[in-house]
Amino acid sequence: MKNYRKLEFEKIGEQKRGFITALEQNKNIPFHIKRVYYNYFTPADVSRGYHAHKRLKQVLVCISGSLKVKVDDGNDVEELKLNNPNEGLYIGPGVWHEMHDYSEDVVLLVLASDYYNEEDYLRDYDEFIDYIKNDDKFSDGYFKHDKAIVDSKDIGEETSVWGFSHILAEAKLGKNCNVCEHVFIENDVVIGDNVTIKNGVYIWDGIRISDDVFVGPNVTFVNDNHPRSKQYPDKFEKTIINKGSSLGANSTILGGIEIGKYVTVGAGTVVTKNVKPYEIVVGNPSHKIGYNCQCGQRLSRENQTYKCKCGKEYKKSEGKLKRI
Ligand code: T46
Repeated sequence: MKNYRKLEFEKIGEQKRGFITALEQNKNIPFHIKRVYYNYFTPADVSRGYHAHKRLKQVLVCISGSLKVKVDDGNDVEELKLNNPNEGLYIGPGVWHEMHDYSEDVVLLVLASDYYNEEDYLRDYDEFIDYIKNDDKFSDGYFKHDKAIVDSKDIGEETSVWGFSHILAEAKLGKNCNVCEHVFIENDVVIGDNVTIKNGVYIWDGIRISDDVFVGPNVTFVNDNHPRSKQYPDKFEKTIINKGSSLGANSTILGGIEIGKYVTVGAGTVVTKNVKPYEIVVGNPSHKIGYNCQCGQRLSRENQTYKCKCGKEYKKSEGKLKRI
């Protein structure tokens, strides 16, 4: 699978007033943005680039003028023209790239997944070829550490699986997830996009995790609430963690629980019953101490409205918080 591709962004507005294009991390930009840089006043006869990155993910947007980018993943070489501010070029790790034919008015904006680090560059072509050919890190479009075991073929692009983690054959993982060291994922597991699974987490059969969920270090899932050695239930409990929720470090989620969207489970909490959207729960057994926003900050109540410093507002309807 190619680890580069063109992206098309929404063009908001109309000709008579001009346009706006918004770039948002983990939405139309497929990673968390740590750095933005831009390149300008480049003479037409200059070529730049001539390197690949080991880990960095980038999106190149030519916000003025035009240039050509030659991309080479060690198998295929393509030349792509960038001349449209509502178009980007995603370049993932292990893609050699060269930039040529800059127009006089060119401004190349680059969004990057990490801070500048010269050690991430492969600036010698032979070294680049050795790097990508000598192991299978990039062969399936996601990053697999040398010491990870990934039996599943259903792993989304730009996901990273770090060392000493094991993902069984039937498990499904979405795009842009981060599976840290020492994670075990069983077969009947479905995980969405942009999910972070910190170190030391075991995800058993029956567990469903939606997009944008954060699973803190040493979170414990349970899929059999009445375990006996060598006795297997007909079916394991189904546990559902909905979009945008965060499970604090060392929390325990009992089997068959549904955690609503954008919930925060405090560190060390033992979740014994379902949790409604936006609730913050703590303690053993878990109990609600308030509500939080989609952005993760605590909401304050003014009459019937729950407000966040970020500007979002919520109201209760049928016992559940809803965004207004
Ligand atoms: C890439 C393409 C698209 C910094 O100090 N900080 C930075 O954030 C960057 C990007 C560069 N630098 C320094 C490193 C060099 O001494 O700026 C100098 C020029 O960098 P370079 O020759 O790598 O520039 P390009 O245009 O060949 O490549 C740049 C990015 O470096 C590279 O990551 O993918 O744009």
